[in-house]
Amino acid sequence: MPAINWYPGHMAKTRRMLQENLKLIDVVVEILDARAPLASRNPDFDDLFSGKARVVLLNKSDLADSNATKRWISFFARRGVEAAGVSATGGAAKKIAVSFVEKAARPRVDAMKQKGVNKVVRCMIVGIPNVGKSTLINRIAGMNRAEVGDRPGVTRGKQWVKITPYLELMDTPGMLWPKLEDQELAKHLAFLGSIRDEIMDSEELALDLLALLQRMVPAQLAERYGKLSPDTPRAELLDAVCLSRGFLLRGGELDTERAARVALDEFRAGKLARITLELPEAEA
Ligand SMILES: Nc1nc2c(ncn2[C@@H]2O[C@H](COP(=O)(O)OP(=O)(O)OP(=O)(O)O)[C@@H](O)[C@H]2O)c(=O)[nH]1
Ligand SMILES: [Mg+2]
Repeated sequence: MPAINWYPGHMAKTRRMLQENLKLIDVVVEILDARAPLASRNPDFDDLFSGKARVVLLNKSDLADSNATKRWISFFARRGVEAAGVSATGGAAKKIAVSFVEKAARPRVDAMKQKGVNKVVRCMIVGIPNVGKSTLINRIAGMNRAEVGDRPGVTRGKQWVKITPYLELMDTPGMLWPKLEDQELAKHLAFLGSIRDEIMDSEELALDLLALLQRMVPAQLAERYGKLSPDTPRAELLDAVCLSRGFLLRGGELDTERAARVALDEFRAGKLARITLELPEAEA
């Protein structure tokens, strides 16, 4: 597959916008995808947000392996970063997110209180495309304030959402970084749907995904796509999906394009298994 490298102009614009708004911000909440915390971490953010109070939320943890999520949380803790697993589409996310933000903002809030001021906490929600930033904001607001969608690039500009008189959240467009140096990690982002499918060959991408799942969760894969076995060669994986689902074109040809789309969609929706694609490196 050709190298995945996608950094449209509007992302450079987003970076400038984040930078310009930083002076207003008390806490930066970085949303990662719990299924790929390494790939979904923007290496640029350390620079961009240095000196700010920061917390990490591993979102979509309902789709990730819960043991792996625990390991990631301690990985971040060892690096002095407070992290928690959440599911923005589920009930508990609001409580967890708000308590993390309050804790991170407490030193500034207390300092202002000493001066007799009730500080409004302003919090920026950042992350790569499609990790659930806007969904989390809606969950915290208790209503649909921000637009969400099951594709990357839904949020186009900043949007402030007032939660209480003392808490305001800023939604931001998803941001990738200029160079996806590690192609293995870039592929994980593509599997998750954080890179626009239009710029990739979806059949190649789906073959890569199916081959990976064949190694990671052979039994679940075979159960979902009956004609696919742990020994199916890579080149025949999409054919096996077609045969399992009866995806045939007129004339009896296999509709591998449809199989590719279905395999990617079903993985992204968590229909195969709870899978985490990356684990923290072995502890020293
Ligand atoms: N299963 C599951 N799906 C989620 C979760 N959070 C968000 N989603 C889904 O993920 C998709 C993307 O959500 P958005 O909130 O639009 O993501 P975003 O980070 O704002 O994306 P951009 O604005 O494009 O950068 C939507 O289809 C959501 O329903 C979660 O915790 N679990
Ligand atoms: Mg959004």
